[in-house]
Amino acid sequence: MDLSKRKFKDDYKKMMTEVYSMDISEAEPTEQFFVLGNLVRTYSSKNWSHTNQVYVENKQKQTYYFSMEFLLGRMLKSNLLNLGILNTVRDGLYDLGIDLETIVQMEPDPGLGNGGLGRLAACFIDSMATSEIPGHGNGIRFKYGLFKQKFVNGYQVELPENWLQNGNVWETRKMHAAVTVRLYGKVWLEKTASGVLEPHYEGAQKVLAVPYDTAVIGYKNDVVNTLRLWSAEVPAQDESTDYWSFIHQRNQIESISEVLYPDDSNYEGRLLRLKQEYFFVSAGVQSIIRHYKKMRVPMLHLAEKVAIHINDTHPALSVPELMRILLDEEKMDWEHAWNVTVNVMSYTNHTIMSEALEKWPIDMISTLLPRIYQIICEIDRRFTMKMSTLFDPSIVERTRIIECGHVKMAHLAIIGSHSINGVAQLHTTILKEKVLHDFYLIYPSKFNNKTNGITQRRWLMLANEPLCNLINRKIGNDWETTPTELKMLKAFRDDEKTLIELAKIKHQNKERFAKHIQKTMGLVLNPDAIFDVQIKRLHAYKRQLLNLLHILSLYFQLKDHPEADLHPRVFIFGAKAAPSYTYAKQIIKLINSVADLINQDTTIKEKLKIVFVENYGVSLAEKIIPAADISEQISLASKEASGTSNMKLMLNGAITLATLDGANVEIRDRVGSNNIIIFGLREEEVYQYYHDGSYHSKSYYDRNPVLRRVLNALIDGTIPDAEAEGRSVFDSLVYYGDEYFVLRDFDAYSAAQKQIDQLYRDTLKWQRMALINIAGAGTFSSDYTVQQYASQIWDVFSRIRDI
Ligand code: H2P
Repeated sequence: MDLSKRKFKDDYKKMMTEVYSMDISEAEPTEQFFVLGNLVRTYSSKNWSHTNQVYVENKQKQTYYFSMEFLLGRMLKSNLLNLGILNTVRDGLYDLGIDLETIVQMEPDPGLGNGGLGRLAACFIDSMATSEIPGHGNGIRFKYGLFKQKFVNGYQVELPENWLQNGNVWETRKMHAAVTVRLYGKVWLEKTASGVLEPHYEGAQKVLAVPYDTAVIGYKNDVVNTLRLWSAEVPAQDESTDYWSFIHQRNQIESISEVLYPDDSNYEGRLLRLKQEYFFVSAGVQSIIRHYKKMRVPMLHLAEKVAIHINDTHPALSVPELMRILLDEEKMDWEHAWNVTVNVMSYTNHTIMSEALEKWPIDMISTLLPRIYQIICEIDRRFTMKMSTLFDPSIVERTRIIECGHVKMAHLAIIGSHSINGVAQLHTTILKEKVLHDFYLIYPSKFNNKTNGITQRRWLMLANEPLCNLINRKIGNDWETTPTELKMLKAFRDDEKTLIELAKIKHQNKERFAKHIQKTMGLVLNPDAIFDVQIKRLHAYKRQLLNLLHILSLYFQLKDHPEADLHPRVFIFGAKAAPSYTYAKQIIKLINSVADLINQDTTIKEKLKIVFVENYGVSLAEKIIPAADISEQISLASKEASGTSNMKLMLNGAITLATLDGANVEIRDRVGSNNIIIFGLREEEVYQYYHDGSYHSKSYYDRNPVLRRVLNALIDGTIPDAEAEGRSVFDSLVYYGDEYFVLRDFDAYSAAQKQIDQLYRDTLKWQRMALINIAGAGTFSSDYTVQQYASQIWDVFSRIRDI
């Protein structure tokens, strides 16, 4: 948008008076933030309503991205950037005596996600608006989101994150668009006079789903899409409701949109999750149908105008919910309704970990969602009947939806969708050949790959302005909208001046991060050290433990030889563990205890430091990533579906230290083997071990003295105050099979780390590698990813650019 500095300053002052009736000089940073947020909203509001109007007028096909998580991060700067007014606003505020960076920090960072899955959804909605794809998010407005992580004596403690405490400047409550979601009760079918079966409901609990809409602003293109998040409320009561039953009902209902991932280690927690899943799916589908009806196109043509994307299995109930509406409310017959539903739906699988492939007990689902359960049974019945005539009975048994008293959500999503995609080439191959092989035999043409992506706007233009400026000086700024243009940087691979400039920027970013750590944790970091970063959800398969064991081996090396020629290292961790995942929490405690041991040991001459940041999330990632030298992507090959921190880190010039897993394979293909450090078992070797059962972790402990010493340190009291955790981890690795082959890959990993130690000493060589990584990162822009979804899955118009 066009905005002069003078106009902005006038608008800002006016808004300050309107909102707070005071002068700018009296305002606190929180108020300054709130006023700026309001102003940004007014700047985007015209385009928002215009975009919606155009969509309806043109009867344009719309995509709805259904996701339990949207890990948005702070939105102020991102909105300013996308409106094209970031610098004007920064300068204008400066004139008014306000520092933009200070007020940016006043915005809460909404924790409406857990890790890569939720952040991917956030990148996608940003990229859809930027790519002019009519695509919107649909999820839950969690009052608390994911927990806030604190370390108490090294242990993870979960606290509520009250991100809405001071209101949310970006959202608009749309009471007129509220819908009713029905839970529990009884349903029976009765024949009408015309012979159609009609459902009758009795005693259902009604939940009012109220949408809160947030503008999703495209990058300098006047497009504004919508993120719709639903809140659960009590519907208007009739006069007869007594006070106490109202309070009870209110608590029950409001808990639906309270926390992301309630503890699922007990029945109540699991039931609440199922309620949440149906709640946002039902509200979303109902509101889509309501909107569709405005276009006055017959229901049979729904798939020509609407695409619904099932992000992971959580929204899989959208299949039976759409069926319910088409059958019960629109009076369509089964065949037509099914045809429409399958053409509307598409599904992304994000993991092969079996714990994430959700299953719901039949009694739970049939009690909570009686009509939906009937429909699922009928889908299952028709599927098994049809497939029995075509395939081996064992295949049908393994693929059906209802099995052993459970409803399998992934099966429901696959059977009910026209497209199933994995999130990196290797992952999709594993789905086709192994994990979902039976389905692949049944529906080969439904399977496809869409490698994940990240938005270069948040992860480079906003997070790393100095690097962004350098790139613009070297190659211009076409890459901002055509990210593959970053490849032009390769022309500077032998230009010493550019490489030195790159090194300087990295150093400055490291200094900035070190300052932040000193302020928040009181730890002093040496910016000349190698900053070695592993930031992701804590999970055994991601192998934070491998990293930790190696750190211990370096520590012992230095204890034995304090003068050992090791380049100083700072190991940076950021990770949350699911509250009921005991093993992951033990690993957190162990890392913290090792950090205490190493950080306080003066005999190793500051050569090693460990930083485990508390409450890792988007805002911290934005600080850590630009300062990273090494990107740790060390999952057991075959287990990480894609990874996206690998893409963010390469874009910021970190060198990837990786197994050939997920998108690491494609990163290697992009930058070449000389510009990435690969180690460890390959996927086919892992499967070979599974096949022949020949992995015996204890033999690595017995044979390898370095490893033995490190492992013994877990149980011999070397690590302070972590006996129980050390014992549990030791036993899991040495005696209980080492599920993720940590000991098997230890030597290879240590050798790769040694190689890094050497490589880093040659600054020019290192920076050349960094440059080639930045130059190759454009392909991994989520702009391209969503354009592929749009053309190949959703069949919606998009401005496709060539890769
Ligand atoms: C998951 C996968 C990642 C993938 C991401 C997005 C579930 O994220 O494990 O490999 O990149 O989805 O597709 P995460 O582990 O970060 O929660």
